[in-house]
Amino acid sequence: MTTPVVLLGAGGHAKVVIELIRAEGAYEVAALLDADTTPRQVLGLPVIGDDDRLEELRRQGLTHAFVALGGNALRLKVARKAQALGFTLVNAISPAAAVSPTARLGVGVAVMAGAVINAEARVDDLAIVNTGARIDHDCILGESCHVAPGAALAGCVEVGRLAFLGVGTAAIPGVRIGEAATVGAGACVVKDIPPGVLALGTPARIVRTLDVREEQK
Ligand code: JB2
Repeated sequence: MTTPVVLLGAGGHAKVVIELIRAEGAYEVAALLDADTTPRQVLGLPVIGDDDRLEELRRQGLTHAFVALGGNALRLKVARKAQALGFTLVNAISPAAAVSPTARLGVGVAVMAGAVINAEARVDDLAIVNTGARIDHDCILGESCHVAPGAALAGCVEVGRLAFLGVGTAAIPGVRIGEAATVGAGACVVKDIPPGVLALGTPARIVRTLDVREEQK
C-alpha cells in the first residue's frame, strides 16, 4: 500500500524527484502543483493547479507532500506553507544512493542516484544531495541547502543553511561554508567561506557579496 504524496513544483527537479519516488516505491505522486498552471503533464502526471490548491487537497485527506523546487529559498518558503497546513514532508532517496545507517536525515530531503552520505553525517530538512555528490563522515548540511551533482565534500565539512555548492565543487576536510553562500561549479574550497558570498575557482576565492534577494539554484 503506497501513500499518496502531493508534489510542489513541476519543473526539471520535479522530474527527477518523481522518478526517485517511483523507484523507492513507498509513496505515489497523486498531484503536481506549480506556479505555472498551464494544463500539462510531467512524466504522465497532470499539473492540477498552483499552491493555492494545497488547503483543499489537505481537506480531501492528502497528508504527505514533497517540495520539488530547486531554488533553496523558494523550497523553504513553500515547505513552510505546506507544513503550516498540516502536511508531513517525506524524503525522496534514490535506491541507488549509498546512505550510511548512522547518517541522520531531516525531512523533505532529496538524495539522488549515485550520491554517497557517509558515517554520522547530518543532512537537515529540505537539503538536496544531487546526483553523484559525495558527503563524507561527520559533514553537516544545513536546512534547504543544495549540493549539486558530482560535488565532493571531505569529512567534517559544514554547509550552511540555504547554501549552494555548484556542480563538481570540492571541499577539504573541516571547512565551513556560510549560510546562503554560493560556491561556483568546479571550485575547490580550502578555507572557510563566509555567509552570503559568491566564491569561485581553485582555490575558491570570494568574488562578491550576494544580494539577499538573489535566488539560488
Ligand atoms: O511558489 C511556487 C513556484 N515558483 C515557481 N510554487 C510552486 N509549486 N511552483 C513554483 N514554481 C515553478 O517551479 C515554476 O513554474 C517552474 O515550473 C518550476 C521551476 O522549474 P525549473 O525547471 O526552472 O527549475 P527546478 O526548480 O525544477 O530545477 C532547478 O533546480 C534543480 C535542482 C534546475 O536548475 C534544475 O536543473 C536542477 N537540477
